[in-house]
Amino acid sequence: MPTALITGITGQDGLYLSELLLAKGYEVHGIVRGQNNPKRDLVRRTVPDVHLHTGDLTDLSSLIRAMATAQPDEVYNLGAVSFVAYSWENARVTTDVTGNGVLNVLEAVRLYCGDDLSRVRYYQASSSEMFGKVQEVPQRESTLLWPRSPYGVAKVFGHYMTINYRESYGMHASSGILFNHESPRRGPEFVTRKVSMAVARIAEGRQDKLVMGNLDAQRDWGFAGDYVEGMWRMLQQPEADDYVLATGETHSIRDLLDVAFAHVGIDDWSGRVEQDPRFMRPAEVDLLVGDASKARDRLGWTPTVGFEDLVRMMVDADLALLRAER
Ligand code: NDP
Ligand code: GDR
Repeated sequence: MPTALITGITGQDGLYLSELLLAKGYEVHGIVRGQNNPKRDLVRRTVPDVHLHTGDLTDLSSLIRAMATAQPDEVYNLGAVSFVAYSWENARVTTDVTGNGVLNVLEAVRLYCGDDLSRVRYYQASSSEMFGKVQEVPQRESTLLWPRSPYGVAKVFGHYMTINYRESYGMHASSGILFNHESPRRGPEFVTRKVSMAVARIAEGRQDKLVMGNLDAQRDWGFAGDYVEGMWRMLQQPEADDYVLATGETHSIRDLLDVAFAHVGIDDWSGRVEQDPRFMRPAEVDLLVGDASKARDRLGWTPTVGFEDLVRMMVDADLALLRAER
Protein backbone atom coordinates (compact mmCIF):
# COMPACT_ATOMS: atom_id res chain seq x y z
CA MET A 1 0.00 0.00 0.00
CA PRO A 2 1.63 3.33 -1.01
CA THR A 3 1.81 6.09 1.59
CA ALA A 4 1.25 9.81 0.99
CA LEU A 5 1.95 12.82 3.18
CA ILE A 6 -0.07 15.99 2.50
CA THR A 7 0.64 19.49 3.80
CA GLY A 8 -2.41 21.78 3.72
CA ILE A 9 -4.72 18.82 4.39
CA THR A 10 -7.32 21.08 6.06
CA GLY A 11 -7.74 23.12 2.85
CA GLN A 12 -10.00 22.60 -0.15
CA ASP A 13 -7.50 20.57 -2.19
CA GLY A 14 -6.20 18.64 0.83
CA LEU A 15 -9.65 17.19 1.48
CA TYR A 16 -10.30 16.23 -2.16
CA LEU A 17 -6.82 14.75 -2.55
CA SER A 18 -7.22 12.72 0.67
CA GLU A 19 -10.49 11.26 -0.61
CA LEU A 20 -8.91 10.42 -3.97
CA LEU A 21 -5.84 8.73 -2.46
CA LEU A 22 -7.85 6.77 0.13
CA ALA A 23 -10.09 5.50 -2.68
CA LYS A 24 -6.96 4.36 -4.51
CA GLY A 25 -5.85 2.37 -1.45
CA TYR A 26 -3.21 4.74 -0.10
CA GLU A 27 -2.32 5.22 3.54
CA VAL A 28 -2.75 8.98 3.92
CA HIS A 29 -0.98 11.26 6.42
CA GLY A 30 -1.53 14.98 6.81
CA ILE A 31 0.10 17.88 8.61
CA VAL A 32 -2.09 20.24 10.65
CA ARG A 33 -0.71 23.42 12.19
CA GLY A 34 -1.54 25.12 15.46
CA GLN A 35 -2.21 23.88 18.96
CA ASN A 36 -6.00 23.92 18.64
CA ASN A 37 -6.85 24.14 14.94
CA PRO A 38 -10.66 23.80 14.56
CA LYS A 39 -10.20 22.38 11.06
CA ARG A 40 -8.66 19.24 12.59
CA ASP A 41 -12.23 18.15 13.37
CA LEU A 42 -13.34 18.90 9.81
CA VAL A 43 -10.62 16.56 8.49
CA ARG A 44 -11.55 13.88 11.04
CA ARG A 45 -15.20 14.08 10.01
CA THR A 46 -14.57 14.18 6.25
CA VAL A 47 -11.74 11.66 5.93
CA PRO A 48 -11.60 9.73 9.22
CA ASP A 49 -8.95 7.28 7.96
CA VAL A 50 -6.27 9.96 7.57
CA HIS A 51 -3.39 10.06 10.11
CA LEU A 52 -2.75 13.58 11.37
CA HIS A 53 0.55 15.08 12.53
CA THR A 54 1.14 18.46 14.10
CA GLY A 55 3.54 20.64 12.13
CA ASP A 56 4.09 23.95 10.42
CA LEU A 57 5.70 24.84 7.12
CA THR A 58 7.89 27.39 8.88
CA ASP A 59 9.21 24.79 11.33
CA LEU A 60 11.67 22.46 9.58
CA SER A 61 12.06 20.09 12.52
CA SER A 62 8.29 19.47 12.63
CA LEU A 63 8.42 18.50 8.94
CA ILE A 64 11.40 16.21 9.50
CA ARG A 65 9.49 14.48 12.31
CA ALA A 66 6.36 14.08 10.18
CA MET A 67 8.43 12.52 7.37
CA ALA A 68 10.09 10.09 9.79
CA THR A 69 6.73 9.02 11.26
CA ALA A 70 4.71 8.84 8.04
CA GLN A 71 7.49 7.26 5.87
CA PRO A 72 5.80 8.49 2.68
CA ASP A 73 6.32 7.43 -0.93
CA GLU A 74 4.65 10.62 -2.16
CA VAL A 75 4.62 14.12 -0.63
CA TYR A 76 2.05 16.71 -1.75
CA ASN A 77 2.95 20.20 -0.61
CA LEU A 78 -0.40 22.00 -0.70
CA GLY A 79 0.06 24.15 2.41
CA ALA A 80 0.29 27.92 1.85
CA VAL A 81 -0.99 31.32 2.77
CA SER A 82 -3.20 31.12 -0.31
CA PHE A 83 -5.38 34.26 -0.33
CA VAL A 84 -3.80 36.74 -2.73
CA ALA A 85 -5.43 39.86 -1.22
CA TYR A 86 -4.16 38.96 2.26
CA SER A 87 -0.62 38.62 0.94
CA TRP A 88 -0.18 42.42 0.62
CA GLU A 89 -1.19 42.90 4.23
CA ASN A 90 1.07 40.10 5.45
CA ALA A 91 3.83 39.93 2.88
CA ARG A 92 6.44 38.62 5.29
CA VAL A 93 4.25 35.79 6.61
CA THR A 94 3.31 34.90 3.03
CA THR A 95 6.98 34.80 2.06
CA ASP A 96 7.84 32.61 5.05
CA VAL A 97 5.01 30.11 4.53
CA THR A 98 4.24 30.09 0.79
CA GLY A 99 7.85 30.67 -0.29
CA ASN A 100 10.34 29.45 2.31
CA GLY A 101 7.93 26.73 3.43
CA VAL A 102 8.59 24.99 0.09
CA LEU A 103 12.32 24.97 0.78
CA ASN A 104 11.63 23.46 4.21
CA VAL A 105 9.52 20.63 2.76
CA LEU A 106 12.07 19.93 0.03
CA GLU A 107 14.85 19.82 2.65
CA ALA A 108 12.80 17.50 4.89
CA VAL A 109 12.30 15.18 1.90
CA ARG A 110 16.01 15.31 1.00
CA LEU A 111 17.11 14.52 4.56
CA TYR A 112 14.59 11.67 4.80
CA CYS A 113 15.76 10.15 1.51
CA GLY A 114 19.46 10.22 2.35
CA ASP A 115 21.43 8.75 -0.56
CA ASP A 116 18.33 7.43 -2.33
CA LEU A 117 16.39 10.42 -3.68
CA SER A 118 14.11 8.05 -5.63
CA ARG A 119 12.42 7.02 -2.36
CA VAL A 120 9.97 9.94 -2.50
CA ARG A 121 8.03 11.71 -5.24
CA TYR A 122 7.22 15.35 -4.53
CA TYR A 123 4.36 17.57 -5.77
CA GLN A 124 4.55 21.36 -5.50
CA ALA A 125 1.32 23.41 -5.64
CA SER A 126 2.39 26.15 -8.04
CA SER A 127 -0.09 28.66 -9.36
CA SER A 128 -1.28 30.60 -12.40
CA GLU A 129 -0.80 33.70 -10.20
CA MET A 130 2.88 33.33 -11.15
CA PHE A 131 1.99 34.50 -14.69
CA GLY A 132 0.67 37.79 -13.29
CA LYS A 133 1.01 40.57 -15.84
CA VAL A 134 -0.20 39.20 -19.16
CA GLN A 135 2.70 38.16 -21.41
CA GLU A 136 1.04 35.52 -23.55
CA VAL A 137 -2.50 34.15 -24.09
CA PRO A 138 -3.14 31.36 -23.29
CA GLN A 139 -0.50 30.81 -20.62
CA ARG A 140 1.55 27.61 -20.80
CA GLU A 141 4.52 26.04 -18.98
CA SER A 142 7.01 28.17 -20.95
CA THR A 143 5.25 31.54 -20.48
CA LEU A 144 7.36 34.23 -18.81
CA LEU A 145 6.53 34.61 -15.10
CA TRP A 146 5.70 38.15 -13.94
CA PRO A 147 4.03 37.86 -10.52
CA ARG A 148 1.88 40.76 -9.32
CA SER A 149 1.48 40.07 -5.58
CA PRO A 150 3.61 38.93 -2.63
CA TYR A 151 1.75 35.61 -2.97
CA GLY A 152 2.73 35.33 -6.64
CA VAL A 153 6.36 36.16 -5.87
CA ALA A 154 6.46 33.53 -3.10
CA LYS A 155 4.98 30.92 -5.47
CA VAL A 156 7.63 31.72 -8.09
CA PHE A 157 10.31 31.05 -5.45
CA GLY A 158 8.71 27.69 -4.60
CA HIS A 159 8.34 26.79 -8.27
CA TYR A 160 11.98 27.42 -9.12
CA MET A 161 13.20 25.80 -5.89
CA THR A 162 11.27 22.65 -6.88
CA ILE A 163 12.90 22.68 -10.33
CA ASN A 164 16.26 23.31 -8.67
CA TYR A 165 15.94 20.27 -6.37
CA ARG A 166 15.01 18.17 -9.41
CA GLU A 167 18.02 19.40 -11.37
CA SER A 168 20.53 19.50 -8.47
CA TYR A 169 19.74 16.25 -6.69
CA GLY A 170 17.74 14.28 -9.27
CA MET A 171 14.68 14.41 -7.01
CA HIS A 172 11.36 13.30 -8.55
CA ALA A 173 9.87 16.76 -7.92
CA SER A 174 7.01 18.02 -10.09
CA SER A 175 5.34 21.40 -10.11
CA GLY A 176 1.67 21.71 -11.03
CA ILE A 177 0.86 25.18 -12.35
CA LEU A 178 -2.81 25.12 -11.48
CA PHE A 179 -5.33 27.70 -12.60
CA ASN A 180 -8.19 28.64 -10.25
CA HIS A 181 -10.20 25.64 -9.11
CA GLU A 182 -13.25 25.85 -6.94
CA SER A 183 -15.88 23.74 -5.20
CA PRO A 184 -18.43 23.88 -2.39
CA ARG A 185 -15.38 23.43 -0.09
CA ARG A 186 -13.75 26.66 -1.29
CA GLY A 187 -12.90 29.14 1.47
CA PRO A 188 -15.48 31.96 1.78
CA GLU A 189 -12.80 34.63 1.14
CA PHE A 190 -12.39 33.61 -2.53
CA VAL A 191 -14.62 35.24 -5.10
CA THR A 192 -16.58 32.20 -6.35
CA ARG A 193 -17.59 31.11 -2.86
CA LYS A 194 -18.23 34.67 -1.73
CA VAL A 195 -20.67 34.98 -4.64
CA SER A 196 -22.30 31.55 -4.21
CA MET A 197 -22.87 32.14 -0.48
CA ALA A 198 -24.27 35.64 -1.01
CA VAL A 199 -26.53 34.60 -3.89
CA ALA A 200 -27.93 31.74 -1.80
CA ARG A 201 -28.57 34.13 1.10
CA ILE A 202 -30.22 36.68 -1.22
CA ALA A 203 -32.44 33.95 -2.70
CA GLU A 204 -33.47 32.94 0.82
CA GLY A 205 -34.23 36.56 1.76
CA ARG A 206 -31.43 36.73 4.35
CA GLN A 207 -29.23 39.33 2.61
CA ASP A 208 -29.89 42.32 0.32
CA LYS A 209 -26.60 43.30 -1.27
CA LEU A 210 -23.24 41.93 -2.22
CA VAL A 211 -20.15 44.17 -2.03
CA MET A 212 -17.43 43.31 -4.55
CA GLY A 213 -14.11 44.49 -5.93
CA ASN A 214 -12.95 44.44 -9.58
CA LEU A 215 -15.65 42.91 -11.80
CA ASP A 216 -13.55 42.94 -14.98
CA ALA A 217 -10.82 40.46 -13.99
CA GLN A 218 -10.97 37.22 -15.96
CA ARG A 219 -10.15 33.79 -14.60
CA ASP A 220 -9.95 30.22 -15.87
CA TRP A 221 -12.09 28.41 -13.29
CA GLY A 222 -12.32 24.62 -12.98
CA PHE A 223 -13.55 22.09 -10.41
CA ALA A 224 -11.10 21.17 -7.60
CA GLY A 225 -12.02 17.46 -7.76
CA ASP A 226 -10.64 17.29 -11.31
CA TYR A 227 -7.42 19.08 -10.38
CA VAL A 228 -6.36 16.75 -7.55
CA GLU A 229 -6.58 13.87 -10.04
CA GLY A 230 -4.07 15.79 -12.18
CA MET A 231 -1.72 16.19 -9.18
CA TRP A 232 -1.73 12.44 -8.59
CA ARG A 233 -1.15 11.68 -12.27
CA MET A 234 1.94 13.92 -12.29
CA LEU A 235 3.55 11.78 -9.59
CA GLN A 236 2.82 8.52 -11.47
CA GLN A 237 5.01 9.58 -14.43
CA PRO A 238 8.46 7.99 -14.80
CA GLU A 239 10.05 11.47 -15.01
CA ALA A 240 9.16 14.53 -12.93
CA ASP A 241 8.09 17.63 -14.87
CA ASP A 242 5.97 20.81 -14.73
CA TYR A 243 2.39 20.88 -15.97
CA VAL A 244 -0.34 23.47 -16.42
CA LEU A 245 -3.83 22.34 -15.33
CA ALA A 246 -6.61 24.57 -16.67
CA THR A 247 -9.90 24.43 -18.57
CA GLY A 248 -8.78 26.69 -21.45
CA GLU A 249 -11.86 28.92 -20.95
CA THR A 250 -11.90 32.30 -19.27
CA HIS A 251 -14.75 34.24 -17.67
CA SER A 252 -15.06 37.60 -15.96
CA ILE A 253 -16.40 38.21 -12.46
CA ARG A 254 -19.46 39.67 -14.23
CA ASP A 255 -20.01 36.29 -15.97
CA LEU A 256 -19.77 34.62 -12.57
CA LEU A 257 -22.45 36.96 -11.20
CA ASP A 258 -24.64 36.39 -14.30
CA VAL A 259 -24.65 32.61 -13.90
CA ALA A 260 -24.99 32.58 -10.09
CA PHE A 261 -27.88 35.08 -9.94
CA ALA A 262 -29.67 33.57 -12.97
CA HIS A 263 -29.60 30.20 -11.20
CA VAL A 264 -31.86 31.61 -8.46
CA GLY A 265 -34.09 33.44 -10.96
CA ILE A 266 -32.50 36.92 -10.79
CA ASP A 267 -31.63 38.06 -14.34
CA ASP A 268 -30.67 41.63 -13.50
CA TRP A 269 -28.30 41.78 -10.53
CA SER A 270 -27.26 45.43 -10.98
CA GLY A 271 -29.34 46.56 -7.99
CA ARG A 272 -27.91 43.80 -5.79
CA VAL A 273 -24.18 44.36 -6.29
CA GLU A 274 -22.05 47.28 -5.12
CA GLN A 275 -18.36 47.89 -5.64
CA ASP A 276 -16.03 49.01 -2.90
CA PRO A 277 -12.35 50.03 -3.27
CA ARG A 278 -11.67 47.97 -0.13
CA PHE A 279 -11.88 44.84 -2.31
CA MET A 280 -9.64 46.20 -5.10
CA ARG A 281 -6.03 44.99 -5.21
CA PRO A 282 -2.91 47.16 -5.41
CA ALA A 283 -1.98 45.28 -8.59
CA GLU A 284 -4.41 43.03 -10.47
CA VAL A 285 -3.93 39.95 -12.61
CA ASP A 286 -6.27 40.91 -15.45
CA LEU A 287 -6.55 37.81 -17.58
CA LEU A 288 -5.80 34.17 -16.90
CA VAL A 289 -6.51 31.40 -19.36
CA GLY A 290 -4.42 28.25 -19.45
CA ASP A 291 -3.23 25.86 -22.13
CA ALA A 292 -3.27 22.41 -20.52
CA SER A 293 -2.37 20.51 -23.71
CA LYS A 294 0.83 19.08 -22.16
CA ALA A 295 -1.19 17.58 -19.27
CA ARG A 296 -3.76 16.27 -21.73
CA ASP A 297 -1.15 14.64 -24.00
CA ARG A 298 1.19 13.23 -21.35
CA LEU A 299 -1.09 12.62 -18.35
CA GLY A 300 -4.35 11.98 -20.21
CA TRP A 301 -5.87 14.68 -17.98
CA THR A 302 -8.96 16.66 -18.96
CA PRO A 303 -11.36 18.65 -16.79
CA THR A 304 -14.90 17.25 -16.51
CA VAL A 305 -16.87 20.18 -15.05
CA GLY A 306 -17.55 23.34 -17.07
CA PHE A 307 -17.88 26.89 -15.72
CA GLU A 308 -21.68 27.13 -15.59
CA ASP A 309 -22.11 23.71 -13.95
CA LEU A 310 -19.43 24.61 -11.41
CA VAL A 311 -21.14 27.86 -10.41
CA ARG A 312 -24.54 26.16 -10.18
CA MET A 313 -23.04 23.34 -8.09
CA MET A 314 -21.66 25.89 -5.62
CA VAL A 315 -24.90 27.91 -5.38
CA ASP A 316 -26.91 24.69 -4.88
CA ALA A 317 -24.53 23.54 -2.13
CA ASP A 318 -24.84 26.88 -0.30
CA LEU A 319 -28.64 26.81 -0.64
CA ALA A 320 -28.64 23.29 0.84
CA LEU A 321 -26.45 24.46 3.75
CA LEU A 322 -28.79 27.35 4.51
CA ARG A 323 -31.85 25.11 4.36
CA ALA A 324 -30.19 22.54 6.62
CA GLU A 325 -29.43 25.32 9.15
CA ARG A 326 -33.09 26.29 9.12
P1 NDP B 1 -6.54 26.56 1.09
O1 NDP B 1 -6.34 27.98 1.44
O2 NDP B 1 -7.91 25.97 1.12
O3 NDP B 1 -5.62 25.67 2.04
C1 NDP B 1 -4.33 26.08 2.44
C2 NDP B 1 -3.79 25.09 3.44
O4 NDP B 1 -2.49 25.53 3.88
C3 NDP B 1 -4.65 24.96 4.71
O5 NDP B 1 -4.71 23.61 5.07
C4 NDP B 1 -3.85 25.74 5.73
O6 NDP B 1 -4.05 25.33 7.06
C5 NDP B 1 -2.44 25.39 5.29
N1 NDP B 1 -1.43 26.26 5.88
C6 NDP B 1 -1.44 27.62 5.93
N2 NDP B 1 -0.37 28.07 6.61
C7 NDP B 1 0.33 26.97 7.02
C8 NDP B 1 1.51 26.79 7.77
N3 NDP B 1 2.21 27.82 8.26
N4 NDP B 1 1.92 25.53 8.00
C9 NDP B 1 1.22 24.46 7.53
N5 NDP B 1 0.10 24.57 6.80
C10 NDP B 1 -0.35 25.82 6.55
O7 NDP B 1 -5.87 26.34 -0.35
P2 NDP B 1 -6.31 25.36 -1.55
O8 NDP B 1 -6.65 24.03 -1.02
O9 NDP B 1 -7.28 26.07 -2.42
O10 NDP B 1 -4.96 25.30 -2.38
C11 NDP B 1 -3.96 24.32 -2.10
C12 NDP B 1 -2.61 24.81 -2.61
O11 NDP B 1 -2.69 25.05 -4.01
C13 NDP B 1 -2.14 26.13 -2.00
O12 NDP B 1 -0.73 26.07 -1.92
C14 NDP B 1 -2.55 27.18 -3.02
O13 NDP B 1 -1.70 28.30 -2.93
C15 NDP B 1 -2.33 26.40 -4.30
N6 NDP B 1 -3.15 26.78 -5.43
C16 NDP B 1 -4.52 26.82 -5.29
C17 NDP B 1 -5.31 27.12 -6.37
C18 NDP B 1 -6.79 27.18 -6.26
O14 NDP B 1 -7.42 27.74 -7.18
N7 NDP B 1 -7.40 26.62 -5.22
C19 NDP B 1 -4.70 27.38 -7.71
C20 NDP B 1 -3.26 27.28 -7.72
C21 NDP B 1 -2.53 26.98 -6.62
P3 NDP B 1 -5.16 26.03 8.02
O15 NDP B 1 -6.44 25.35 7.68
O16 NDP B 1 -4.67 25.75 9.38
O17 NDP B 1 -5.18 27.49 7.68
P1 GDR C 1 -7.28 34.59 -7.00
O1 GDR C 1 -8.72 34.24 -6.40
O2 GDR C 1 -6.76 35.87 -6.49
O3 GDR C 1 -7.37 34.41 -8.47
O4 GDR C 1 -6.39 33.44 -6.34
P2 GDR C 1 -9.88 35.15 -5.80
O5 GDR C 1 -11.09 34.32 -5.90
O6 GDR C 1 -9.53 35.72 -4.47
O7 GDR C 1 -9.96 36.38 -6.83
C1 GDR C 1 -10.29 36.20 -8.21
C2 GDR C 1 -10.55 37.53 -8.86
O8 GDR C 1 -11.77 38.08 -8.36
C3 GDR C 1 -11.57 39.47 -8.14
N1 GDR C 1 -12.54 39.96 -7.16
C4 GDR C 1 -12.65 39.54 -5.89
N2 GDR C 1 -11.95 38.60 -5.20
C5 GDR C 1 -12.31 38.37 -3.91
N3 GDR C 1 -11.66 37.43 -3.23
N4 GDR C 1 -13.32 39.09 -3.30
C6 GDR C 1 -14.02 40.05 -3.96
O9 GDR C 1 -14.92 40.67 -3.39
C7 GDR C 1 -13.68 40.29 -5.32
N5 GDR C 1 -14.17 41.13 -6.26
C8 GDR C 1 -13.48 40.92 -7.36
C9 GDR C 1 -10.12 39.57 -7.67
O10 GDR C 1 -9.66 40.90 -7.78
C10 GDR C 1 -9.46 38.59 -8.63
O11 GDR C 1 -9.18 39.22 -9.84
C11 GDR C 1 -6.84 32.09 -6.26
C12 GDR C 1 -6.23 31.47 -4.99
O12 GDR C 1 -6.78 30.19 -4.80
C13 GDR C 1 -4.73 31.35 -5.13
O13 GDR C 1 -4.21 30.63 -4.01
C14 GDR C 1 -4.42 30.59 -6.42
O14 GDR C 1 -3.03 30.47 -6.60
C15 GDR C 1 -5.04 31.31 -7.61
O15 GDR C 1 -6.45 31.38 -7.41
C16 GDR C 1 -4.79 30.58 -8.92
